[in-house]
Amino acid sequence: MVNNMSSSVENDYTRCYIAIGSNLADPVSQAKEAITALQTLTASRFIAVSSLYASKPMGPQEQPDYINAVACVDTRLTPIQLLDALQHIENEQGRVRKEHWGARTLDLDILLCGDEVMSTPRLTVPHYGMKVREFVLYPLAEIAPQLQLPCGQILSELLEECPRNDLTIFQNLE
Ligand code: PH2
Ligand code: MG
Ligand code: MG
Repeated sequence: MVNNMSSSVENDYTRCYIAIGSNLADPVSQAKEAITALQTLTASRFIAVSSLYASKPMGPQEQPDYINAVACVDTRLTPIQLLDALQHIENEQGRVRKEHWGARTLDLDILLCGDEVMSTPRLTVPHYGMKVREFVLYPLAEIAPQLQLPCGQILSELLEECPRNDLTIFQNLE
């Protein structure tokens, strides 16, 4: 089968996009530490990371602003194996699961795994909220401007519908 653009990659590697978010315990350092961990992810090749963005909290407002970014890896891990690896990184960086949409040291969310569409109690891919979150779509567009979602929607069209709100580029990592 011929896959659309770069969503799937040669010899068993799948192109995955991962959202990074932090708003506790020095979020910039948390994000950078997470990026370092993703660069050495098992059975994977690190492809790219966006700039770090500063964003206002979605959800409860009485929490600090976030640092957000999106990374791309090609991986031989299955989506659930990737989730396990990301939760391990979250835990290593002191993640404690408390309030829904509340403050956190590190959140690593799988956005896309190639053209995979799955919904299980542990994992839904594509990420259920990604199409409407400015702190996901703008960093994603920085590293994959031509991206098309498994449902056929193209990222550039989603961006047109997505106000930037208070999203700003905090730091370019190049
Ligand atoms: N993540 C949440 C809840 N709210 N707000 C911003 N700005 N960035 C996030 O990453 C974020 C959020 C739950 O995962
Ligand atoms: Mg999240
Ligand atoms: Mg999460």
